[in-house]
Amino acid sequence: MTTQSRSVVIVPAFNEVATVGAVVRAIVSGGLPVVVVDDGSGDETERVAREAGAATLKLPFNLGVGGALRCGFRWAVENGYNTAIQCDADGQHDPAELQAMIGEAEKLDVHLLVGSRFASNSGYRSTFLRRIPMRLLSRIATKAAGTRMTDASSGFRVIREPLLSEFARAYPTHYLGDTFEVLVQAGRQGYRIGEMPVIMRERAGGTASAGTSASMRYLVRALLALVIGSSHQYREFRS
Ligand SMILES: Nc1nc2c(ncn2[C@@H]2O[C@H](COP(=O)(O)OP(=O)(O)OP(=O)(O)O)[C@@H](O)[C@H]2O)c(=O)[nH]1
Ligand SMILES: [Mg+2]
Repeated sequence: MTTQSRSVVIVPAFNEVATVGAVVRAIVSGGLPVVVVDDGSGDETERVAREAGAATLKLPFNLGVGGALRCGFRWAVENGYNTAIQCDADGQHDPAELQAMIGEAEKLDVHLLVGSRFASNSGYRSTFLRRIPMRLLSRIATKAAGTRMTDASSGFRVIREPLLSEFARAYPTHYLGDTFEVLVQAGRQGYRIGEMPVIMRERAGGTASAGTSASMRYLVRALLALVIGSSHQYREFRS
């Protein structure tokens, strides 16, 4: 099983010059190839990542996390990888966990493995306002996945074929689309999904992609999309 797995780490990065070098070095020293997708950064993210040992893709415009990820998924498929692991560039995801996550995805034989902050006492602290919606999302995700999902908005994930090719073809770019909605959609399409506990730290530098009010807006949007019907959501997933 493991002999056939060819894994690459995909790091979406937007103005992460302060942290991306250390993240790439840690991944490379762990023995995994890494591609950094510079999402139209105005800083030296791409150069720093390249000099640290990553393959790099530089997008001419900022597409958002989902757009950068899709670009990375496509690169992974075109370069013959059948397993991709997403890892943030801001230092929140610990590269030391990557090999264990790949191993767990293979052991559980799942197409999507989500690293969860809440599956055990991982030490991650989130604000009260962020915790409530996260629980709600987890419930919906659990139903769609057919197995307990405690952290549906986590971006620390392993994706294996044939889901990887599906993601390379179509992947949403809006907030929560690239985490929660793809999880629900993949579960409903019959892909096997699992999770394992991970450590997640506070960001090491830079700024977050969405503040609390934006998170709330997108949460309502995601829930409405689910309630109104999967047709709207499905079109979006495909486009
Ligand atoms: N903010 C932001 N991040 C992006 C974008 N495109 C790619 N990324 C990268 O996507 C990853 C996740 O973004 P974050 O802003 O850290 O999102 P998050 O981890 O959900 O939010 P925090 O927990 O507050 O850090 C990081 O590695 C970013 O560098 C973008 O357009 N905006
Ligand atoms: Mg982050």
